[in-house]
Amino acid sequence: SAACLMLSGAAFAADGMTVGFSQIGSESGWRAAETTVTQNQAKERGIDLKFADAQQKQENQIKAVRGFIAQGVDAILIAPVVATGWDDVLAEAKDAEIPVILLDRQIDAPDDLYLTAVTSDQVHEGKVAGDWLVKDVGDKPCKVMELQGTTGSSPAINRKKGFEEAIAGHSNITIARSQTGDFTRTKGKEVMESFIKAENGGKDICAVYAHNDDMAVGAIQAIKEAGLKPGTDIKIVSIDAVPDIFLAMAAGEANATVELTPNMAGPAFDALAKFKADGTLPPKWIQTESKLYTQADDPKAVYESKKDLGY
Ligand code: GYE
Repeated sequence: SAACLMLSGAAFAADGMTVGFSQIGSESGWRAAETTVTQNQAKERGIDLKFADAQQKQENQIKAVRGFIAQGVDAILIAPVVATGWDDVLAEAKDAEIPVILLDRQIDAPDDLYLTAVTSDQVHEGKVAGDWLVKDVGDKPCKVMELQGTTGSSPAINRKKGFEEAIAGHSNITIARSQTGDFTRTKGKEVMESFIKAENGGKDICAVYAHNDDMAVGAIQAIKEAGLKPGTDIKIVSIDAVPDIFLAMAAGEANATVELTPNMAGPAFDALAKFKADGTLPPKWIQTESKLYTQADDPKAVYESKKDLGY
C-alpha cells in the first residue's frame, strides 16, 4: 500500500545513519521511557544510536555533543537539561554540518542553530492542569503547593507560567509555596514533607501542583505518612501520565494528569530522514499533544494500556 511504501521509504533514508543522543539522565519514569522508546525507534529504522547519559549536568551534555561532532555522526539528538547556554556548542555542530534535533525541552537560542524541536506545549500543559483545578475547586479558598521541575529547564519555567495563567483571576486560589523537586520522587517527597510541616501538619493545604508525576507520587507518599488522604484531603494534579500515576488515580490518591508522549524520537527520526533524503526542512517546532486524564477516565484500564509502552 501507499502507506507501507512511504514508511519503508522513510526507514530506508534513515537506514545506516549514526545518530548521537545526549540524554539528560533518568530522573523520572517518563525520562526512562523516552530513552527506551528512542532506542527502539532507532533499532526499527536501522539507525546506529550512540547514547550518552549526562547525569543531569549540562557540562556533560556539551562534552557528549562535542564527542559526537568529533566522531562525525550524521545527526545529534539533545534533550537539553536547561534552556540557556547552548549557543556555542550548537554553532560548532552547525559548522560541522551536523543537524541537531532537540527532544522534549526547548532552549533559548537562535532557531537556525537546530533543525527542529520535538516537544509538547509546556505552557499549555500548565494551563490544562490549572484549568482542571479551577473547575474542581469552584469558589472555595485553595492554598496550592507547587513542586517545580529542574530549575532553569523549559518545562519548569513554562509549566509554572501556564498554571499561573489558569488561576489568574481566581483570587480564591493561591500558590502559597513553590520549590523545586528536580523532577524526582525523592525530592518531591522531601519538599512536600517540609511544606506539610509549614502548613499546620498539612491541614491548611488544599492542592498539590507537581510539574511531573514522579514528584506527585513522592508528595502522595509524604501526605499519607502525615496521616492525610491524598486525592481527597489534598487534591493532586500533575503532568506526564506515567503508568504509576494511573495506579494512584485508580486508588483515589491522585486526581488529574496531563499526558506527554515518551515517543519524541519517532517524529524526530521522520523529520531527519526527510531532511537527509531531499533537504526538506521540518517546521522549527514539532508539537506533541497534551491530553487531560482524570479519575473518570478508567485509570486502571489506562494503566494496563500504558505499562508496556517503554515504561
Ligand atoms: O515531564 C519530566 C522529565 O522534559 C518535558 O522531564 C520533560 C520532563 C518530563 O523528567 O518527567
